[in-house]
Amino acid sequence: MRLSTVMTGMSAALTATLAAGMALGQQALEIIGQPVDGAMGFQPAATPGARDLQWLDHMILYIITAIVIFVTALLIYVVIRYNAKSNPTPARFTHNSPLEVAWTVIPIVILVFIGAFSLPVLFRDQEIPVGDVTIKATGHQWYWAYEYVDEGVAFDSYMIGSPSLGGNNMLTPEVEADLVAAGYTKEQFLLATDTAVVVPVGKTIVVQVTASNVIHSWKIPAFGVMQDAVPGRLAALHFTAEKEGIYFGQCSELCGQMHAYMPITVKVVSEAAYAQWLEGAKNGEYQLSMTDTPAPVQVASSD
Ligand SMILES: [Cu+2]
Repeated sequence: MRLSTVMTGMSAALTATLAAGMALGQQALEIIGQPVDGAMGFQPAATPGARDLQWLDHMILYIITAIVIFVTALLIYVVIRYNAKSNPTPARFTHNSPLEVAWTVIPIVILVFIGAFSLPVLFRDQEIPVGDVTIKATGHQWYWAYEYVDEGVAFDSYMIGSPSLGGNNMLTPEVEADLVAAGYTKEQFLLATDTAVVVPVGKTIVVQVTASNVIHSWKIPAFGVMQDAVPGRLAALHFTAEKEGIYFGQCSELCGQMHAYMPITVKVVSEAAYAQWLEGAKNGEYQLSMTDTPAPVQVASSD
């Protein structure tokens, strides 16, 4: 890597990330949570919550597939067996009590069965535990700002290639160089941010989610979490990442012109690496806090 070339193409924010990356001991974190070309289905589940959600999705998919096949077969049978030609004298009865009881009770049983599995997952998702690490995520137009509320650490997180870092939301050679300098490739363009959220593996992370201007949404597919960020409200989500690595998400509530350009990067690291990173951040080693000029509050249509 020709550092001089890279350095000139980098903003101060990216320098901060690089420094933060170095604090993580330059360990190569595997990129796990990202979309993959040609893939179908979910990203690999990296939390118990995501695993439960995916299991539930598959289980319900079996049930609804069986129902669709059953109803389709029934329709085809009726069309063939009871059309005017093959059944010239139709039956004239209007009620059939056993049948009516059956088509009421069977759906109830199916719904209760689904509810018995889905409600515990929903409740666990909605009951916010006391976190080992609490992070406040604030959606702005168009970037996320983070505060480690118990640690006095705060920073903004911009997409690499965003106008705030001197880009124009396009994958230029300079942006590619910035991505490489931050440890990514051009495949992570639109996903990688200059400053990642760093969390320890295996710990309960609580993210308080809010917004400064319009509604955004904080989402990490591999963690199975998504929470609308509503101005004036403080919502929360929680996750426990089981595997070290880099995970990506994006703002998932249409929030204006640059909605597509405010991704989320989470690095799950060992406890020791997290402690080291936090120590450096507290000591101001990385220039993490860049909240010097808050974005002006504006409505989504003003641009
Ligand atoms: Cu947004």
